[in-house]
Amino acid sequence: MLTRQTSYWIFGALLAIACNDAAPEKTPDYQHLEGKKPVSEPLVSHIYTADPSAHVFNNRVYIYPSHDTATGINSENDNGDHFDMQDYRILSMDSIGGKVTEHGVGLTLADVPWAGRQMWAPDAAEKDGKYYLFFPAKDKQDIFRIGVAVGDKPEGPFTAQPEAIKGSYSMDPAVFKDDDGSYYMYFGGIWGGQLQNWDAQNNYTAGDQLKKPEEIAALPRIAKMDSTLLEFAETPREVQLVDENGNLFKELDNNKRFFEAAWVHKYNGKYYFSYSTGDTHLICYAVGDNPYGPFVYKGVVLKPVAGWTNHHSITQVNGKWYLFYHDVQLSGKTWLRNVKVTELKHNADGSIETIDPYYN
Ligand code: FUB
Repeated sequence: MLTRQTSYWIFGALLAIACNDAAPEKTPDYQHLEGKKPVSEPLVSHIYTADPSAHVFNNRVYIYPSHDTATGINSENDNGDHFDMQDYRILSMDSIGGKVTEHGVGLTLADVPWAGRQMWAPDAAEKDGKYYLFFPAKDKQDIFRIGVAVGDKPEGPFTAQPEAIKGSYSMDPAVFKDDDGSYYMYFGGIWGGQLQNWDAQNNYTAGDQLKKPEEIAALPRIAKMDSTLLEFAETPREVQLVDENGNLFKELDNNKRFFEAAWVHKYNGKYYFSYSTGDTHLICYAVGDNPYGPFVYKGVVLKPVAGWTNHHSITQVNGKWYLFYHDVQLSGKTWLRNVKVTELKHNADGSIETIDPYYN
């Protein structure tokens, strides 16, 4: 298996060749932008933000991002130690393109009794006038769990439950509300996200459990939420992500297999499961007929962005669909990202028009 660092450098080198770009002076993360212009600008520049999960609550757009900070861990490793976030800060705007408000600290690591470090990509949901922030963090044993914090306003402040969700593990929770009022959490991510340490029956095995190239790739997980939204209503199960012949992807299919950043949106009665391929830096999507899948791979939503990670959400605002995503335009550093938004189009046949985040 290529390490993150190695695959990054190969990827960067290929891009450099493709762009006919000689020895870069800037950090390699920034090469992707050389000679190109971004299709959108950072939504805020006074703080670093990433992994944007966007929702419309009370006719306002709320974005739940990770809050990237310079923590002294300034080199990348496959464990993701350079993503050492300490709190969440919610953003909002009355419309796409409108003024962005940053609401201050919504939840901090010190106020989560069970958490030890690394507040990674969150999501949020509303139910009966309460707002629920779902977030991953490593517990005191350094195992990723997923917690819930509750607030009276979309922007918080949020109060964390004393314990993580029972039976939760790994990271990148995305909570989808279906039309019948059911809520489902999708979660999981390999490498630093630890999904490879959990089997299909939700048993944990420590140590390096990464899949070999010929093995079936790790699958994302789903669990229906109970009526309180504080716990799972069922044992998590695997989400089948398959090719057009119904076959699961192998680990070597790393331009299509799941890595992290699950998200689900519903369009014309179909369930669209989108996700990051991690070490190949794509946001891909697959379509299914119900929340549990199977989801059949359809294509690429977003080409690679500047920076190692690619993480998004897809949300409808005032009748149009938008892709919220991030890159490293402001910092040039993979662990100091900035969130962005651009329009996303569904074609007449239901496919999604691939977005290139940069143009010449
Ligand atoms: O922000 C930390 C991690 O990086 C997220 O949880 C992943 O999805 C990746 O974006």
